[in-house]
Amino acid sequence: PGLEPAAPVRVNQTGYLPGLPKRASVANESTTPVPWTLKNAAGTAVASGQSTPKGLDPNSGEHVHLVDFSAYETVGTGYTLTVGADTSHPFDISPDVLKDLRYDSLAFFYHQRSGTPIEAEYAGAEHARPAGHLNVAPNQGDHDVPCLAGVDCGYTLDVPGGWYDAGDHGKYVVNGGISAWQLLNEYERALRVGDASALGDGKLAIPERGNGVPDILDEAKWEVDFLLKMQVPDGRPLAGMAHHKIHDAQWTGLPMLPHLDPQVRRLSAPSTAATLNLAAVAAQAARLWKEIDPAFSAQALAAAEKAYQAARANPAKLADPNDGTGGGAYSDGTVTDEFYWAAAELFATTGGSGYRADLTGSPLYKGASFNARGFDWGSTGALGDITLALVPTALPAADVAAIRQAITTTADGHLAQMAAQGHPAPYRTQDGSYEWGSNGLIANNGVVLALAYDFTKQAKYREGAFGVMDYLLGRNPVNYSYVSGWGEQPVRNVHHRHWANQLDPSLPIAPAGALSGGPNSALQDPISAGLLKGCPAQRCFVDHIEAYSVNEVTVNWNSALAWLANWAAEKSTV
Ligand code: 9MR
Repeated sequence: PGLEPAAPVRVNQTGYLPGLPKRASVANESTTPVPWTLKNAAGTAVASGQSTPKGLDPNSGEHVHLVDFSAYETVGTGYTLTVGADTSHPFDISPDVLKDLRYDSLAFFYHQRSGTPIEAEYAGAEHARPAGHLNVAPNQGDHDVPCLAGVDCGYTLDVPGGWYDAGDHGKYVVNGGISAWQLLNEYERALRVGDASALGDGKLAIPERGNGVPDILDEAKWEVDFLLKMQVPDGRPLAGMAHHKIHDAQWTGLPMLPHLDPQVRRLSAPSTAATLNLAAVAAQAARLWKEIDPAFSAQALAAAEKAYQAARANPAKLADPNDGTGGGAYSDGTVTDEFYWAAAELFATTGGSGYRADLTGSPLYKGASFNARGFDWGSTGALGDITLALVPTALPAADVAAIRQAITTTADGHLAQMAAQGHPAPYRTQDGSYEWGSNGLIANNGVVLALAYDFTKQAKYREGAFGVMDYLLGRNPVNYSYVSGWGEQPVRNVHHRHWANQLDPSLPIAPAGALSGGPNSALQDPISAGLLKGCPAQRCFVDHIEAYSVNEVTVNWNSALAWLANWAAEKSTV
């Protein structure tokens, strides 16, 4: 694998839905239209036409043609698209093609749980494994964890549980927090403007199923409980702040199952960003568990308010950008957005006037966070706006309308970009490069398109959001489905210490539903740097387990996929 061109006819390998656009991208040097034929599983031509040449596409470095077979609506499996001499992977046409992706993408979080055995009953025999990081040898565990040398906090903390971030065994507050937030927001959006019935109890294969609480809340609580443990205890310096992260003192190699990790675990210093992240998520949790579990709701709200006050008292404790040994740095030099998000969540939950003043006085108020790049762990203002656009508060109706308008205006920009692209994917950086986790940003921009549809019911936004699924599931220049287990040619070798089949055949590949980080122009690992030098942005990808800067998985990308997949399942018919 390297930079040689992928097979030229690129489709959503899972399939297309009746009543929605059905489009493929084709690499073909011809400057004039090329004939195409859609064949059914028996090989019979059922539709045909001419492609539209779109010229040289900078994202792929190829001459790309568009094929549009939207008019063909017959439900079936095993369709193929032939363009000139080339044929696509087979795909379906059905309103059900994306139905189960919402559950597979949520299952990812159970697999990532720390501090508990992953049981065959829920995860399947090949993905089952013992509990990790419970101070059982060779683990040094997540109980009694001291601070990093130099931080010297003077105490140890018990911080078991939560989700492992990614292919590594770190647990980081800033991106773990946004991931929990996004699962909770997936549920809250369904409650407010969608259909929460598919997200009830008994829908996921997790130990808590059947407890009367929606499984998505149970899964998110696994992380929220961990986040609360990361808060500095009363009576200590910086009480109420949250430690930025906990991870191994040194990087481990691959493969490495969590229970076999022999590294010492260390807490990093408390940071303002982590503290506000905790404040935001705990405030949101307080709202969602208010009736389900009043005691937990009260505990979460108290932690959120304490965190917010601590962050106000310590507004510039930035995480050390050089603290990247044994775990990711996740440093963030700007916390205006985290302050805004936390104030928004606390205001939505409490209606408090102080939170309202902080929120409305922020330069980010009313949607200024939305942009062409999108949002992620370092850029969280949009999360506050999404909450304010969904949850009724005492804010003036005109202000809420302005937030919703910022979402639809941003969505319009995404649609305009997609219309001009060879392989449409909403995401623009200033220099046209793709960055680490581009698929996560693209999925979150799909969330923006989906919300624009929720707020306006204009068909173009629904079509755009499904177009994001097309890109992630195979209509891209590398011809991969970036979601494991989904499509004819899905990623198999994502960077993960357990799903390391490429290195040890006795280990599994990723379970279905894990989203690879995707193309990254900066090629920040030796494998991709060696194989992909000079790649056009959307081709900076290789399905290699050691290519961590292009092919890792992480909770915050999967939360974006899960949100969008749930929305797509709900909007598969309208
Ligand atoms: O997702 C993170 C991305 O935004 C950063 O550019 C990158 C480099 O700092 O780190 C990514 O996060 C990784 C983290 O540092 C360690 N665990 C795996 C994460 C996903 O690759």
